[in-house]
Formats: sequence, C-alpha cells, structure tokens
Amino acid sequence: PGAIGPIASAASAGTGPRAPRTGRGRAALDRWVADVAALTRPDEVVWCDGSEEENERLLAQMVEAGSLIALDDDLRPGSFLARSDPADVARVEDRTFICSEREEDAGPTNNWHDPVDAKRRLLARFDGAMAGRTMYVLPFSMGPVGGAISQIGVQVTDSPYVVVSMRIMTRMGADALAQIGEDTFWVPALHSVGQPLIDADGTRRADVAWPACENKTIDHFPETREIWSFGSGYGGNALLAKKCFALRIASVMAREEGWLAEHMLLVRVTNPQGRAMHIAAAFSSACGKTNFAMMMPSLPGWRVETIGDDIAWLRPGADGRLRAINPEAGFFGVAPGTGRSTNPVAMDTIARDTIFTNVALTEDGDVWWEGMTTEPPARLTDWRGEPWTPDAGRPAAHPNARFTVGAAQCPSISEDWDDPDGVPIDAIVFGGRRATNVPLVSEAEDWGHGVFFGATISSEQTAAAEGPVGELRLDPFAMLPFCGYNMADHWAHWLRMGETLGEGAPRVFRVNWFRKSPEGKFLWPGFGENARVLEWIDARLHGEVEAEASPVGLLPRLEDVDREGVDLDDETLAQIFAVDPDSWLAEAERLREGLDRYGDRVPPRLVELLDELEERLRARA
Ligand code: GTP
Ligand code: SPV
Ligand code: MN
Repeated sequence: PGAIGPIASAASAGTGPRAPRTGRGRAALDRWVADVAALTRPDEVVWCDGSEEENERLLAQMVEAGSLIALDDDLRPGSFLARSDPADVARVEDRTFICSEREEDAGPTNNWHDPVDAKRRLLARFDGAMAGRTMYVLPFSMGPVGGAISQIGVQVTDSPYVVVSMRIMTRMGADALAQIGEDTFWVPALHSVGQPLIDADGTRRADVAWPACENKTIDHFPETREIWSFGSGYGGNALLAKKCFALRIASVMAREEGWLAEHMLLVRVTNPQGRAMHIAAAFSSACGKTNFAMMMPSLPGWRVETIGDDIAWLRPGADGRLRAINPEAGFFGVAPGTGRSTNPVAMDTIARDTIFTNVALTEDGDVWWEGMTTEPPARLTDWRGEPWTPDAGRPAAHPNARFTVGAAQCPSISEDWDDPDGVPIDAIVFGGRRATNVPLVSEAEDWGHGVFFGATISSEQTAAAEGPVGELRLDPFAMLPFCGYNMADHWAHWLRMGETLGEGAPRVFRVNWFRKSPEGKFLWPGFGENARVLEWIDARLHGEVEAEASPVGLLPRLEDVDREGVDLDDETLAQIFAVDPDSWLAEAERLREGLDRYGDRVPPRLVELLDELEERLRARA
C-alpha cells in the first residue's frame, strides 16, 4: 500500500490536491483518521474529548515521562514547565510553505512547493512517523462552538504537549466534534514531531523529553484547505489551529468569501466618560499585541478590556460595520519582558493553570524570565536545564519563551470576548518595532491611505521566528509570515473591503512604541502609558481634536499629547514625533523595492500613494 494508496483515498475523503472545499462531513473525517493511522502506524489512536480528566491524565503522563515539570503547587498551582529541544524554539519561516497550484498565487514572499510534489514528499515523511507513539485526534472550533463566523478543524498529532496546548488555545473536544454533521466543512491538520519510537529494524527506542527532528516542514494547501506539519513541536509550527489555520488557510478562505483573517489583537477601550471604542491592531510578532490587549492604562478613568491578543477574524456585519471575533480561546504569549511593572494583567492571568515553555526554573519550583523582576534570583535552572547565575553572561529564559493560558482566566477579559457575532470595530491600528522614522502615532487620511499604512509596516525582526534578530524587514499587515496567498492580492482585498464598508469603515492609525534615542534608549515609556495614544485616537474618532498634515499622515499637535503624570520633556516629545525627510526618502526607496517584488499585482492606488509620499518628502527636504 506504501505512499500512493493514501493519496487516492485521501482525495476521495476530500483532502486530495483537487478536493472540493465544502461538504467534507463526518464520514470523510473517519476515513481521513483511518488513512492517517495506516500511514503513520501509531500504537493507538485516541480521540480527545477535551475533558478535565483527559487533560489531567495527559499532564500526569508527561510529568512521569519527564517532558513536563510540575511547578510548585502553592506558588504556581496547576502549572507546568516544558523545555524544548534547543533547536526547536520558534517558527521556522524558511521551512514553511504555501503549496498553491500556481506559484504566483503564493506570491514572492512565501516559500512555494508544487502541491503534488509536496504531498509525495510529505507522504514519505509521515510513513511510519508515529510508530511506537499514540496518535491523538483533536476536533476543535475556532471561534465559539456553533458561531456564524466560527470554523471547525481537526488536528491529528503524536505530541501530548500539543494536545494540552490546543485544549487551552482552542475550543477542543467533544463539542467541536458534535458540530461535524454529514456535510460540515472542516480543515484537516496533520502533525507529527517526526521521531518514531520504533526503528526500521523493529527495535523500540526510549523517548526524549521534547521529540522533534531536523527535517522540519510546515506545508499549507490553500486550495484544498489542508495543513501538514512535520518535525517541530513548537507553537506556531505545531499548534496548527493558530497560525497555520486561523491565518494562512483562513486568509485564503476570507479573501474568497469577503472577510479578513488578520494577525491582530482586539480590545474595547472605555474613556472616563464611559464612551467605548473597539480597536483591532496588527503588530508584527513579539511587537506588543499581548501587552496592548492587556493594557492597564496609566490615565485615570480609562479601561482596556481584552478580547483577543493575536488573531482576529473580521467581517462586514448586517449593520454595515466591520465586526470581529477572536477565534482563539487562549494566549500563547511572550514571557520575557512580562512583569508587574509592564503587564500586571498578564502576571495575574498566568498565576495558575499555565504551561510555560523555555522559561527558567527557580529553586522553589516557580518560573522566572528576563524582565519579570528587575533583579534576577541568585540561582536558577535556565531554559536548557543548566545551572544559571546572574553572571552567566546568557539569558536564563529563551528570548521566545512563552506562556500558554486560557483567555477566561484573564482579569481584563471582556464580558463579550466570546460573543459569536463579535464586536464592531471603530479603529484599526498598525504597528511595528522601529528604532527610527515612524512617529508614535499618526492617522491615515482615508481607507486607501490606511491600507498603505498596513502594506508598508516594517519591523525589526524578533526571536519569534528563526532568523537575524534586529534586522529591519517589510512585514505588510504584520502578515508576512502568515498570509496564505500573494500579499499584493491581500492589499487589493483590503481596498475592496473598504468599498464594501463605505461610511461604516473603521478609521486607520499607525503607532510605534519602540522609537529610540541616538544612545539606544526607548524614547517613549510604553506599556500603560500607551493609553495616551488611545486618548488621542478616541478624540479623533469623535472629531474633538485637530490633526496636522504631514508627509507621512495626520499627526497630533504636540500640545494635544497628554503629558500629565509622565516625565517627558519637549525635546523628547519632538524626537518621538520627528519626521526627517531624508531618512524617510531612504525609507520610501526601500518601500518601492518592496512593492516592486510583487510586480503588476500591486494595486495601482498603493503605487500612487508611494509616489505622493515621495513628492511630499521632496518638497520638505
Ligand atoms: P506575538 O505573540 O509574537 O505575536 O507577539 P505580541 O505582538 O503579542 O508581543 P508582546 O505583547 O508579547 O510583546 C513582545 C515584547 O515587546 C515583550 O518583551 C514586551 O515586553 C515588549 N513590549 C510590549 N509593549 C511594549 C511597549 O509599549 N514598549 C516597549 N518598550 N516594549 C514593549
Ligand atoms: C508569533 O510568532 O506571531 C506568535 C507565536 O504569536 S507563534 O504561535 O509561535 O506563531
Ligand atoms: Mn503572533
């Protein structure tokens, strides 16, 4: 039966290279699971119901096997530490593929594989990949179970770490399975850590704490809505509901169906007068979404309620407004930098029932990472399990160490965070990590200019993905690693959405919390002080404050930036908002190279806006 059998039967189950997009149904699910089991040859197949008992059993089993460390029950109740393979700590963008039928549909910024070749290769990789392991079947709902905007997926995995994480991050188990009727569409997501426990000659091998392998490959089939992920156990590579489904596959579905799947946080912000606004904000990976989503405003009387911290699905509602849901059920947040002074809400959220990955362990069985406290403990066990002291000369936690925790236990979670109909969006905010050029806040002149803001996000790379940290790159819509189709088509789709929404379209802003002085210090205090920017946005939405035209968009008049209670002199404020024509002209040149990569697929309006930007800058230079 070898490699070809499962292609044929998978195709008949609706998961082949040219399978239909709808109507997979329950029978196809049973066939797919049987096909996958026949291919990967696990010891047993377990359908997960998502229950508390099942979770407890898996956690205990992992502690027993040494792949989780139970934290101290008084200090961090119900919580665990996982240490990954040191070579499996982040998303692997160079091993992530969009296997669309035509290469140009993946676009110049996605890695592409021919879908038929990719399947052939994957079938060889998955052949016997689960030997000696348990194969878990995880039905899950993205969005509230049964919600009109929600979608069903089914992940198969041989990693119990993935099971307990998916239970936190999605609505996983029996309720999701019950959604799959005779004709229900669902997305198949196949995952293996790629380390079978039985060798070719039949000998059984002992497991390791974090199985993974070198031949990682994360493949997406946008036309047939399939995900195949091999070799990694880490977050975005392995929790397939998250970046693989809710962004890469969903973005393709969204474009065809007239909605949006975006790398965005969602919040409700209420001002001291009780006036509320909903914001969706796209920032590049590890650039402040979780912190914004859980902001504790420094301004008296302001409140931020959390709806989502990483992914939003947005669609025009019957009322003509753009409505958004958070399709996830938990947070997979960056640990380093999270402390009482920066993000007290996150600290309260992760006080219990949390899975930590690649943080340091304290002597009394709690966790620690850089930025949790100003002074590190005298002795720690670092993220690799080695003894660590403050003079070690290396971080105790991996810079991309993360916490996995349920959204419901976040103290700032909004009452209607799981409203299946979502919340109406008033403002869209784009941001990245920029030491230079980009002012603290600016407003787009209209929707098209807002799309230009999104298309031209650049950000210094972070530890969230393998690659050179700190290097500036274009990250359009904060979706460079997550758009399942040609990015230029994404811009065209956004422009069309603006036409659909018309007067109901949200206003668009751009922010940058990360501007630095020539000495390399952050100019803006950030975190709770970012409420001062929200105050300006709120006033702009209601026409209560003027803005000043500039080559890069509408800027606040400096006197309108609320400085009460913050130590910020005139000179620093001016630096935070400075627009230097020469360095912006260099930026515009870089943007043009960026747009040119997409050739004539770039919407002409965006090219016009870039021309306009250059003209305005030249007039000032
Ligand atoms: P992903 O989960 O990777 O998509 O990241 P994210 O966008 O949710 O980023 P997150 O909020 O976790 O922030 C990443 C890092 O940026 C953390 O170390 C934060 O402490 C830091 N950070 C967040 N907001 C601010 C800010 O306003 N100012 C400064 N200086 N740092 C910030
Ligand atoms: C990101 O990198 O943007 C994340 C973490 O949110 S991961 O789920 O690993 O993609
Ligand atoms: Mn993210």
